[in-house]
Amino acid sequence: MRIAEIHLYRHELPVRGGPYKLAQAEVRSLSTTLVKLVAANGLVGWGETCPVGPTYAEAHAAGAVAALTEMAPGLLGAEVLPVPLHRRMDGLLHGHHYAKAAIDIAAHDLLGKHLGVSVSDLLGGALTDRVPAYYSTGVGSPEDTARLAGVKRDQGYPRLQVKIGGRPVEEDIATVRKVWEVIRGSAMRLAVDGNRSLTTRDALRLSRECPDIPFVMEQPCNTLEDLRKIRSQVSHGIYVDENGTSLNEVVTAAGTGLVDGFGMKVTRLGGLHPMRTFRDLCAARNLPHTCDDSWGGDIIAAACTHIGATVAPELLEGVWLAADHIEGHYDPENGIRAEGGHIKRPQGPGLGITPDEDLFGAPVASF
Ligand code: 0XW
Ligand code: MG
Repeated sequence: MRIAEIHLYRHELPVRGGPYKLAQAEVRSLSTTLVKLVAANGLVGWGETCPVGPTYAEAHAAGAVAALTEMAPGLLGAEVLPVPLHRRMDGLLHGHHYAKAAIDIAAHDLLGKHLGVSVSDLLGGALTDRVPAYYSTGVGSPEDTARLAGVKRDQGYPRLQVKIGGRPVEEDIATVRKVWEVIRGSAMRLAVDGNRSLTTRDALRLSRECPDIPFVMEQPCNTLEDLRKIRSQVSHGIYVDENGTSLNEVVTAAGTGLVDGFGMKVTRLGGLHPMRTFRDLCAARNLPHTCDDSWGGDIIAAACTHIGATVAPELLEGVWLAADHIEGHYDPENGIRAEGGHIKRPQGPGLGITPDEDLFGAPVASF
């Protein structure tokens, strides 16, 4: 099955209930990029990539469209199979994983529909139909964050990620302590995410002033070198997120004992094909990880849920959905949502969702 047409769309996803605050950014609306692949046999597959603003990662919305536009003419006629497709994309453009991921996801959707199997089957097979989600607070005051933690605990989320950074570390420490007062004694696991913003000095303080709280520190500092510096001085587990920019970084971080787990984004690695390798590398090293993305609608959410369903349950930290922060769904019937802190694995061939194309308007480019 070969690619006959490629259509690119842009779509705005406003943040529900005000800005989502990260250490280095406050986002109000995210521009997502959608890819529709049409095969020569008429089947259609959908992909998506949505950076959470231009400062979270080395990715931005206009960059996704530009990279896809650069590659698209060279992808017409390509075989819809992950290995030759990635080789072809790498021969057309170096890097830009987050753009390639949209093609990769669309190809998995298309291939699943062609073979009559779900994307989780393509990825090796689901181990569950009920995938655990986790909730991520924005950076907030100790009181507001603790209140939200209580709500999410009561809704059944097995894990909470508290965002910190971009302010005095004393406030971060107070927030973590207040959240712990609320969730202590529940089964809810806790991650504290600095999104690269802490100095090693402040990361050490956070760990030393909370020795009694069993959180993992997710990407507290900016670089792998910073993490290496604090590694032997903290008693908390360290997870890499933003620094896991490719399988190469993952192998280095996991292979040198630098990390206890990962917050992993499907698009940052280049899509579901590399994500599958990542899953297996983590399994080989017994390292837990998330399966999520920086932002996006039902297409990204379905991709994350399918790969999440194939991860050994004891190693899956959870799947994060932007759906908690955005209005509506691309697929009004089978849109991906968390209920009781868990996500139902979409059924049916491919991604198992059918976006309402009218939402996206006219393509910004067609090939
Ligand atoms: C919580 N997330 C998955 C969503 C935000 O975009 C940031 C991200 C993270 O863990 O860094
Ligand atoms: Mg993170």
